[in-house]
Amino acid sequence: MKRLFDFIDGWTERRTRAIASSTSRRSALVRVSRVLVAGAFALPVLPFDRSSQAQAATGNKKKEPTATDCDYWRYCSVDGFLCSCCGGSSTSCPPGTSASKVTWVGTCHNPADGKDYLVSYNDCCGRTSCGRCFCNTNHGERPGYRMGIHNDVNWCMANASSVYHCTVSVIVGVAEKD
Ligand code: ABN
Repeated sequence: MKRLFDFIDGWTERRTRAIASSTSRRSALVRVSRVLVAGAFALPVLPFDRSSQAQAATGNKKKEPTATDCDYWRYCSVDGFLCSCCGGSSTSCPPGTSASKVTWVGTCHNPADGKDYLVSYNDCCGRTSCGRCFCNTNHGERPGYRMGIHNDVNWCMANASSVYHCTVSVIVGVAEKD
């Protein structure tokens, strides 16, 4: 009788193990395939950078720089915060500030007409630093041992308030050809 019970025990154990192992393998396979199927649906809607495709579709046109971008042509030699980001514009100081009496003049190339222009970079004075749109393009600038060609200077020094706020870029002439 004992042998019969041992046999039944052994048989039950073997069947249980077989069912358990095949069931867990199957459920693992089901889980993996669920992930694969879900991934196939989810991946195309993830936020990939498609700007290069969009650019190709629009004939590879580059976005034109605007008055709040450092690479706007007339900012070629700025060292400061753009007044166009500070409540003023590229040529006018924000309310509560006044244009510096002394200034740094750079020469910038306008790609629209192919000419070079003299640009006066006046600082706007009388309020604390704007802190927005800092540009440091410095085309044609040289180190401080030659003040006339150095622009890392607070041009508010000659105003009633020498507190620097931002910088405007005013065209003051056309550069002569060599
Ligand atoms: N011309 C802008 C500026 C102001 C303060 C200090 C350095 C540069």
